[in-house]
Amino acid sequence: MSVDKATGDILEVRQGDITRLEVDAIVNAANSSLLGGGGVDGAIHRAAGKELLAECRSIGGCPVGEARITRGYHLPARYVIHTVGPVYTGTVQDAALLSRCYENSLKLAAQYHLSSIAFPAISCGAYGYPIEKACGIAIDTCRKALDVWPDIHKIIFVLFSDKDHAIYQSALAGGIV
Ligand code: AR6
Repeated sequence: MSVDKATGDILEVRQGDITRLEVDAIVNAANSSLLGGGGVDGAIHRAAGKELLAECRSIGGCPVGEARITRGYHLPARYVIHTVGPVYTGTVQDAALLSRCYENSLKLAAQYHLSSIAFPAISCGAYGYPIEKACGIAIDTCRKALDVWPDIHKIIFVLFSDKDHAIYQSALAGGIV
């Protein structure tokens, strides 16, 4: 576990499976259909059960950079916030879209009066975003959002691999952000 000094113990980095976390909401790195897929999206749908897919179907999709909320069903998390990251293109739009995913997810969490939220590394798997770049955007956007949404007391970045976990830990410790 790594803790961010600038924001007390609000920002935290952990390694593991996001579907196991007992938080108010976990964030899903979805696609714009919201109908499931591979990676973390597949893991969340498997763990939440078929009721999640039924609720997602009723939403009718989500544009890149935006977020939608559903219940967590069989997950330990009460809610799932589904956001759609950009496919990495190497252009200037990437960073703005990725930042909007974090912003809009936290905005929804605040609107639902949620205080703890866990994020995976959005866009860093199938969508090809380099983790070193994405990590800086994630941490920076969340730090800024905490000023706007003071009721959010815990943001956990959950990384699947050793390598990604180490990158986030060093960034949070003041390394590259
Ligand atoms: N817990 C935490 N992190 C995980 C888990 C898990 N259980 N499983 C994977 N990761 P990806 P994307 C990490 O591909 O790049 C889906 O098919 C993984 O190691 O899940 O935003 C959607 O339906 C990586 O670092 O999401 C979309 O079509 C990170 O989660 C597309 O993939 C994100 O990888 C979205 O691609």
